[in-house]
Amino acid sequence: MANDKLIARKQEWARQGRLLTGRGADPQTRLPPGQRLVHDWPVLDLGEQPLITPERFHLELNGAVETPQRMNLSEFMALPMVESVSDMHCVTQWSRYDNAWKGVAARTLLALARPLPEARHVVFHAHDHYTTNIRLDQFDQPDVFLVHEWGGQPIDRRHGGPVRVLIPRLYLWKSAKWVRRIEFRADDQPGFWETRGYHNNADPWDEERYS
Ligand SMILES: Nc1nc2c(c(=O)[nH]1)N[C@H]1C(S)=C(S)[C@@H](COP(=O)(O)O)O[C@H]1N2
Ligand SMILES: [Mo]
Repeated sequence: MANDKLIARKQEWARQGRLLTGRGADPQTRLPPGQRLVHDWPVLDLGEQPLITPERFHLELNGAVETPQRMNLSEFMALPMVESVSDMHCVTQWSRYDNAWKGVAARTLLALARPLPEARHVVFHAHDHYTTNIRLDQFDQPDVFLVHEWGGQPIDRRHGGPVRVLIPRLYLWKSAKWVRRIEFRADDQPGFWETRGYHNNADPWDEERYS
């Protein structure tokens, strides 16, 4: 189940401020400070990779919304699909350029669920009990998607398939794999890594690695 050694090591990194360069960077710079480029796609999670069959898949949008949603995989796949290319930046230092994604835009989901005026925060809940939080304004961006294809292929189980979150301008721990519920909230609720020393905002260009 949970990879306790990995969790302990990453908490230790947060305590030590490991990998911090202290260099700020212009968001126009493609490689954020302290990152290095990789060409493969590493797998990182808590050690449990749930098997989400098409039958088991469902997605809920609820909390502070006007019209809560619950959809199965065919309902999700029937939503408007868009393609996008973006970079990924993981806090463990790797970045990968030019990932071709296909999925449903966050803004399409927002138009369906219609967050109430008091909604300011979003929590992603995943099938492995992982959670992570962002602000609603970070979710409400044109490059944020719930993706189901990478490089023209279905996203595999290790990377969070059939459907995962993708928020390319934040460190990748904000992009929940195996997402099952998107909760809209008036108040913030720090997630798994955010309560273990990792930054609440997670902007790679400001090196917001640790809190
Ligand atoms: N459900 C879930 N999502 C998760 C995680 C996790 O443990 N469980 N790990 C996060 C972290 S720390 C990273 S770096 C990325 C890694 O995604 P990848 O394995 O596809 O590279 O997933 C994020 N999303
Ligand atoms: Mo990570």
